[in-house]
Amino acid sequence: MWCRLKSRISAGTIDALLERAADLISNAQQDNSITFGKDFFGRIDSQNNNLDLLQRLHQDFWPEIADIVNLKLPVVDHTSLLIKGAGAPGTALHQDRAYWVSRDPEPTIFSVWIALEDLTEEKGGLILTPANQVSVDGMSAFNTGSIIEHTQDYKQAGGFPITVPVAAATEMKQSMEFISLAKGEALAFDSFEAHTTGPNQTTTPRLAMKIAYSDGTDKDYYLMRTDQLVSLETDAGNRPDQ
Ligand SMILES: O=C(O)CCC(=O)C(=O)O
Ligand SMILES: [Fe+2]
Repeated sequence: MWCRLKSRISAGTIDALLERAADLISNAQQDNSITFGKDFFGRIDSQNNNLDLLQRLHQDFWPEIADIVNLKLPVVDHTSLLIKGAGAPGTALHQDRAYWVSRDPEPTIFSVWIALEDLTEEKGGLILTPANQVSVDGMSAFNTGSIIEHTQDYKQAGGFPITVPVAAATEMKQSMEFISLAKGEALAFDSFEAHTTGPNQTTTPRLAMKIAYSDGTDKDYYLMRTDQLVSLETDAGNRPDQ
């Protein structure tokens, strides 16, 4: 299941993020795949961890969904920048659950997928099943779906090599549609929601990202607890982009 979030990130936050990610974005320009920026949030050092930005993004969305998803120990499981190079191919159809079976034995991860620019179909925006859309309240039943068969396919990988086999994917895509998102808009989808993206047919990188939340109980590899993120003292006041 998936839903559109009503909250929207301010242009100021997004522009600050794009400025800090400028080198990654410019290196991704010619990349034929997706740049994930796995270290961008929280992983480098205390001066360059961009956690002030993650805090701002999180605070924009979390109040709308916290009580509905009602995780026991809410954590940011991981984050990804999803910068798709100009001309890069689409991402093959998959459920994220296929990647996370050992990471998240009891399925608790869900993703907030954020447009960092206006995402058109030509840009390689997200393609989902309209019939699976719910209201934000409906997300309380998240992660109750079932897994479909996936295979490893490094040929049509586009950075996501575990995919629904081509014949089944072709059939499923008949009832899927491109979902338009404006800069700063986001949607949430659970780990059973099958999704795909088209190629980036434009001359500039596609700018999107995701924050994956989960229940951190009995885990030790997540990025950080949401209560720690909220109470984090960042040096945001000294940043030139504030
Ligand atoms: O960005 C894409 O093309 C696909 C992203 C995706 O599959 C994901 O965020 O789980
Ligand atoms: Fe995915």
